[in-house]
Amino acid sequence: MATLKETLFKKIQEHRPRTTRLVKEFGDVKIGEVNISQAIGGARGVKCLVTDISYLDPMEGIRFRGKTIPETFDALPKVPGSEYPYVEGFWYMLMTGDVPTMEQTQEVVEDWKQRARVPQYVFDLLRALPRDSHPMTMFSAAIVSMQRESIFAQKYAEGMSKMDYWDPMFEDCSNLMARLPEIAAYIYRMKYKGDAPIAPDPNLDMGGNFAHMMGVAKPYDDVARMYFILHSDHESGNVSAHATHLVASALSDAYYSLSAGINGLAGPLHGLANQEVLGWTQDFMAKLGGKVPTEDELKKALWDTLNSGQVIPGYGHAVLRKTDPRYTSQMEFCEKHLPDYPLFKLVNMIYKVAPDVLMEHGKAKNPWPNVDAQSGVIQWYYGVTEYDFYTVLFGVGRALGVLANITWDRALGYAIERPKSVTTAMLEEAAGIK
Ligand code: CMX
Repeated sequence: MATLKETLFKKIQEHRPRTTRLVKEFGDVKIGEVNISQAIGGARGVKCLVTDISYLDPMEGIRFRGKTIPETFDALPKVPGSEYPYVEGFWYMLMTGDVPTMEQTQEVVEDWKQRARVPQYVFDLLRALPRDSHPMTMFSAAIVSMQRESIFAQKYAEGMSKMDYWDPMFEDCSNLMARLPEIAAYIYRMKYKGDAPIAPDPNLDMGGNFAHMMGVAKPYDDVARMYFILHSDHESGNVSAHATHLVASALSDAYYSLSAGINGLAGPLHGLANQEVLGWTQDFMAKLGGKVPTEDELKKALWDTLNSGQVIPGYGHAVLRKTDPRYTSQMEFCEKHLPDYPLFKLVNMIYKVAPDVLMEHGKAKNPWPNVDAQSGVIQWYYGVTEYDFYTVLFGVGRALGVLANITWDRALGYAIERPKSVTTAMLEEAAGIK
């Protein structure tokens, strides 16, 4: 049986002529235009990135390697006794585009176990940081601190052919994926659970081991598997994916690149929104003295937030124009496992009320919930109530997508990113007002 790395190399060799041909023979073909509002407005909708790992349709939502979320969960080999698939098998699928067999999945499970040792200095570094540092600061610092382990940086310094870049990049990305769960769980246990880290269990798969190191009982292993897969990738233009890709385009290694992506994920308009959703919902419940709100009370609270110039966290999206299927997938999990949980009921009530409020408010192009509106509830239910930590969970998942992407970036020789800027006066001239 071919290993993941051997299969990946075969796929890379098959793919390279497609990219080369497009650039050489069809490089002048236009795929879009850029107008002034896009230049000022965060390049929204400008098509200038390429990825085959995932594609986000505004109406349908995400597809990983062509598969919807339910198709992905159905297709991949499941951990015995669990409802959700191996994260390792999902990594295989993101990397190669193929659904792995159980045997191919197990090869990755074993490979990650060999790579999983977190250097002691990472724990020393985490312990040296002020304990009240945000867990995302800790996570990002831990990742960049391991840059000295980079095989890519070492091989580059020795002098390596461009055609070989993907190989050490794959090595670095695999090493990172194997180590991130322990780093994340260590931060959690050190910061919130009486500084009592739990050693990894080498007999478990990634999701199972993560739940074990978090100290949370079943079915939290399935929560972890579901969460990491759902949060893995959302094509290339979102802040964490784009930041990772941008930094890697300078041939910075995976440690520098992922740390940059994680820093972007830490922003409240991006990954931090899941912690903000829980904060908003809990504050609202506290104000009501814990009683279940009426729809009118909820409506008023949403308007109060909007009228004070703040956003409704967990709602809206730059690309999506309907309910995020990642939200729906988590909602289905809740309906099965925690249907009567008051916080879940409140989140459902927000889903009923908020879109109309946002539509009446008239600003958000998408009044529907995104992934972050639902994910915190599940964590809270299983006892992970420290919502500062939620974006770290998002980060472990997001690493799967962005690291698969930068491996392919190097395989296909994508160029250093360097879009062009203009001045305000140039825009005024283009608009004919100067
Ligand atoms: N509540 C209130 N106003 C909102 C809103 C929301 N949930 N979503 C968008 N708007 C506002 C915008 O702030 C913007 O206002 P201004 O014109 O005053 O600047 C206007 O509606 C138009 O914005 P848009 O084109 O619909 O949305 P953007 O592409 O600019 O931004 C996003 C997308 C996600 C940043 C935005 O919807 C938002 O801030 N949502 C709340 C935060 C959130 O849930 N983020 C998580 C997204 C998923 C993720 O990355 O994890």
